[in-house]
Amino acid sequence: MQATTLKVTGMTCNHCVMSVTKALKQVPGVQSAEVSLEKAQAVVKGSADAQALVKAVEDEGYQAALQA
Ligand SMILES: [Cu+2]
Repeated sequence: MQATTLKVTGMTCNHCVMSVTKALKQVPGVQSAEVSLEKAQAVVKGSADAQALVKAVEDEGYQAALQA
């Protein structure tokens, strides 16, 4: 399974983590999303389009960038 790592900035608390997690899980093709406040990143597994993941985070009010 493909894993995509996103750098997510703008999260300040666990509520933010929950919001980002929920947004990512709603993207078609996502099997799991693990969001870390400490690392400011999200690891998403599944077949979702990477740009759709970035957009989902941004629509939620945070900033996201693809990480190699
Ligand atoms: Cu918060």
